[in-house]
Amino acid sequence: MLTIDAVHLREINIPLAYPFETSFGVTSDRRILLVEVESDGLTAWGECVAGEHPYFSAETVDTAWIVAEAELLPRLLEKELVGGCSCPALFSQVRGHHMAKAAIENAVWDLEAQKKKMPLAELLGGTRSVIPCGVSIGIQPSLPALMEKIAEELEAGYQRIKLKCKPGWDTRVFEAVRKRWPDIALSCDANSAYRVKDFDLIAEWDQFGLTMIEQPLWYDDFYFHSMLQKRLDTAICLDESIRNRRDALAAIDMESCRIVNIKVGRVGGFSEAIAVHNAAAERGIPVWCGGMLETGIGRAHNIALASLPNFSLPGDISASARYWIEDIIEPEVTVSPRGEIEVSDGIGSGVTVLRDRIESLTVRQSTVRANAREIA
Ligand code: OSB
Ligand code: MG
Repeated sequence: MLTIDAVHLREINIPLAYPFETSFGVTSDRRILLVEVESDGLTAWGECVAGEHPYFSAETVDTAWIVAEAELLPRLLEKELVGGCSCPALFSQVRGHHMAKAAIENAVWDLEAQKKKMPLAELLGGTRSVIPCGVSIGIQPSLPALMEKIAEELEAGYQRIKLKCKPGWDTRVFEAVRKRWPDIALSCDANSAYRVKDFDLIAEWDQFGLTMIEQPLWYDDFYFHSMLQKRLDTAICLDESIRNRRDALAAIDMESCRIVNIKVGRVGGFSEAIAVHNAAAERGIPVWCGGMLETGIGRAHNIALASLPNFSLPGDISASARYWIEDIIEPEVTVSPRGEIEVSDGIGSGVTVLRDRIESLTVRQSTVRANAREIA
């Protein structure tokens, strides 16, 4: 059994090494909520992937902070836990707020792995010792700038290139990239930038042999994606639309997608991420691990998750140096010339959190202690 003594919430501010542009906006500086759980002399960290603005999902750093502090942490601190798997039931009265829940649940899984003196990947059910890696390349100021970025990432060994796209940064871009690199694994991610009037345009992309088209339509849609998928040879992959296992089953069974992106924050934590993974595996649908511009803490958790067997496609998990001048963990995440990241066989997530560096980036913090349980 685990008893949590205290949880520290912190917000750090950290600039990205390179600005990242999607169809919903540009991110240059990140505000990130970190969670640190303390139990019996051990500490474990979780990272909340909510953005600065409610543009990818309804959550933000500020909503996650409030919900964690006022709702989730009191529930967590009230009870003894079996482990990370205890969290969904504790949090179930709170609707939504998946990213806030995941940050806490994932820290508890990390703690459980430490307590059991085993690698987090193994505790989650991971079977891979290395994971295949791809990169997500933001919308660039110009086509030559994009071509240069792709050349660099291929040179570094990445196994798949994903291009962020939006109306006006799509067909012409795919055409130019395919002309120069006819055979690379290439995909695109629209983050919901297209509508039914664009179906003809999207159908033209079949000629580019993309591995998938990610979330072309509304962030909360299955039906119109299913209409679109019928018209395409290319697989649709859903990201934003998949909030849990039931969504994955609905999307797969109504043929809204043929591939599923799993982001542990989006589905509310490792328990649900594993459930989505298993549901897709049972139906023969491959999954891959998405990214949310994480620091090393979230990145290490993504790597552990992506070691599960049905993560058969390269994920958006790439080297720390693509995001940060200096990461907040050691060793930083690096990618081999074959485009793979090694899954740590150390205890817990296998990385050391750089507390001094985090301290220097911290702009606010708050501690919630287990008073209620001690009195009871
Ligand atoms: O849709 O996958 C997405 C970043 C922020 C918000 C949404 C997305 C992304 C990425 C980045 O594609 C992937 C990464 O972390 O490299
Ligand atoms: Mg996406």
